[in-house]
Amino acid sequence: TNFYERYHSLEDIYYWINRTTQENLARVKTILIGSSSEKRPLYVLKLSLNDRADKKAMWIDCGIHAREWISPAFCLWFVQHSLAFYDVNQDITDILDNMDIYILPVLNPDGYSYTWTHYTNRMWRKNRSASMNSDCIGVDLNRNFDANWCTEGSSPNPCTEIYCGAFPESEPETHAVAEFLRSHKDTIQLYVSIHSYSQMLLFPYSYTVEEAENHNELLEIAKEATEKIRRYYRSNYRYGSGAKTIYLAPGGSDDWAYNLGIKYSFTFELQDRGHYGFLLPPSHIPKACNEALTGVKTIALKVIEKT
Ligand code: 0X9
Ligand code: ZN
Repeated sequence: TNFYERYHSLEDIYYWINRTTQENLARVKTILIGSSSEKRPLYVLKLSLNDRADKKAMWIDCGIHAREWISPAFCLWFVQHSLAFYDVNQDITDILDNMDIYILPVLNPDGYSYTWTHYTNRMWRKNRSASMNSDCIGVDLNRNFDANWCTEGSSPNPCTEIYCGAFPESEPETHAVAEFLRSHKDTIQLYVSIHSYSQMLLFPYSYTVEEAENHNELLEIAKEATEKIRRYYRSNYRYGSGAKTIYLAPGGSDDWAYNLGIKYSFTFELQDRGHYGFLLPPSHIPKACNEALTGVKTIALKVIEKT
């Protein structure tokens, strides 16, 4: 099987980042945006395939949650597709002609690496940082952003899976992402975060049941993206605001990016719907990634059309 149809260790992913950059010097740049609590580097790939002056940008992150292995696999898949099919596939060409793409393949490298060390650690979700007043390890990075931080749907207890951390952006991983987005908010129009599982396409808000200001527009875009996935791949994705579609969950990256001013902000939950759950077999990678790719492309084209 080819490289993109397998899961990869963090070391392999770092090697892939380096090789992809070296082999595409004119089109791919690696940006070091910070490091994890265990001091692993956080690399963002910038895809810029066309040097038009007025280009906007989109952001995609993968691997916030350690055990969701299909998520980093998607980021690699997306980069490969962009580089291989620019000037071949109409949709990816239109997107890259209008936008630069920032991709963070593994937002939580410490957690991801930990899930690769022993089968007993495979279900780890959080990062690996120590707490001041507890022996329990790890912060849920998708509860650590400054968006109604640590209210209902997250926990101040370090021993839970949804621990919000000591304060907003207490974790170097979330702080690095937030700093990068803050400094690029004038160009980034679209924020996408990739998780698994349960096949959903979510948008703000997740921290409140109130509707976002452009709720109807987000709903329309999500409807179109999930319809396309259904038509092409016969997979059903539910869609809607996070709080109404899954649960209240404050401190998430999507809500935070939205409030920063990135009015198109989405979280994908990839395959499956619970049969394998986080342990999605590698043979399912192509379909899972192609579905998400169709969804992301549909969203990006809509955003280009609107802005
Ligand atoms: O709970 C989460 O962080 C995400 N689901 S997961 O099963 N992958 O953990 C959903 C995130 C939705 N967005 C926000 N809660 N902001
Ligand atoms: Zn997740």
